[in-house]
Parts: sequence; C-alpha cells; structure tokens
Amino acid sequence: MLLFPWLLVLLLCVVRDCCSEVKACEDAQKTCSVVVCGRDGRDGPKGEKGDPGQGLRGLQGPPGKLGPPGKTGGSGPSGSKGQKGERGDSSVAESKLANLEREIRTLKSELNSIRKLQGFSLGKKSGKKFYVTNGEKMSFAKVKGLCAELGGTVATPRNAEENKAVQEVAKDNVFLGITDEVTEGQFMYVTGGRLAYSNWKKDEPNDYGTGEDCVILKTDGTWNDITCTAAFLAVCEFSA
Ligand code: MAN
Ligand code: CA
Ligand code: CA
Repeated sequence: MLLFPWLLVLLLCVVRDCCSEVKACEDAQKTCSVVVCGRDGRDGPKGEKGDPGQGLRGLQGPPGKLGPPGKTGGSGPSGSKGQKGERGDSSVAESKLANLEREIRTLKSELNSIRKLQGFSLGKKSGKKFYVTNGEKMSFAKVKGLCAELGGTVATPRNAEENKAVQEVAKDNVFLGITDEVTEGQFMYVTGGRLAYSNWKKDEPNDYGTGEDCVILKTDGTWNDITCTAAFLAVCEFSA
C-alpha cells in the first residue's frame, strides 16, 4: 500500500510536464508557420528566408563621379507668340526713302545728259580713247597727278591713229605717259608694260645732258626724250 501514493505523485508530475509543453507548443504555433511539437522530437525542416530586417541602414556613401554628358535633346516646342510691338515710324522712313529714290533718278538722268554733251564736245567715239587738256603746262609729276585725280591717265598713244588724235587735241608739245625712269634706255608705259609703238624724232632718244627720262609728243607728231622736271602741256587720256 505504500507504493500507491508514490505512483500517484509520479503520475501527477508526468501530466503537469505534458501540459506545460502543450502550452509552449500552442504559443509557438501563433508565430511560426511550422512547429513540430512533441517531446524529444527531431528538428523540423529549415524555414523560408525571412523578410529584410527593420534595423538601421548604413550611412549614405559620397556621390559617384560625374557621368559622360548625355546626347543633346531635340528642340523644344516653339514659344508662344509675343505681344504686338509698338507702332514704328516706318511711314516717315518710307517717305524719306521715296524722296531719295526720286532724287537719285533725277541725278542719274542729269549725269547722263552731261556725259553725252561732254562726249559730243570732245568728238568722243565709241570704243576709242579720248584726250582732254586744260591748256596748262606743268612738270611730268604734276600731269600724272592731275590725270589720276580726274580718273584718267597721262596721254599714251599706242598707234599712229592715237598719236594723231593727241596731236590734234594739243597745239603744243605734250608729255606722254612713257618714261625710262626704271631702267635707263628702256622706255615703258607708266601704267605698266613695254613700249609697243613709238614715233621717235631722228637721233632720239638721246638721254641728253644730265639725262632725259620723260617723253614729249612734238607738234610735228614726233617724239623726243626730255627732262621730267621741264614744263609741257598736260593731256589726259580716258577710255570711251
Ligand atoms: C635739246 C633737247 C634734247 C634733244 C636735243 C636735240 O637739247 O630737246 O632732248 O635731244 O635738243 O638736239
Ligand atoms: Ca633716259
Ligand atoms: Ca632728247
């Protein structure tokens, strides 16, 4: 009979342990998807990977290096139309312009008449040179300057016909646009180029005395080399 109370105590202990394990197992089932309960059971299979933790993230690193420039984008849409500008004084400018145009037309017409009259008075012929004199005598340098000022050159006959034309314009000895100033004995046109025609008087050119580098057309139509500083008639040449 003494054995009975001990067995009873042992039985109570087993029941209590069993109940506490069942309680723990029930708690675990609330948080875990798979819980294998049982006393001294084997380890269950590995659970699925959990969601990322909620712990503190590391500090943000420094910004990376600048990337290569991107491609130029297409042009954007055109902007909206601007406001209407203030009224200009174009009407004033337009009337001034119209007046100037009228004046230019009148001047052109007058210039044309003057040119015709001048050509007529000089016996100007189309495609031919014409020669003009002011009747004054001066050094070769002055003749050259005067003719250039008038938009012409010093009279330079390049054939017998032109030589005759200069002779008729001038009733005195005339400087021609020919010198041997560059190379002694080698007469050239002052406008450039070697002599293509000449009408030297007998025994000329002779570079007489201290030297003669300019040329005159004498009244008889022949040429003589003469000093450039002497004064002779100025005759200028223009292309018709
Ligand atoms: C003067 C000048 C010279 C010319 C001789 C001719 O001295 O006109 O240029 O050569 O006469 O005798
Ligand atoms: Ca000479
Ligand atoms: Ca001479």
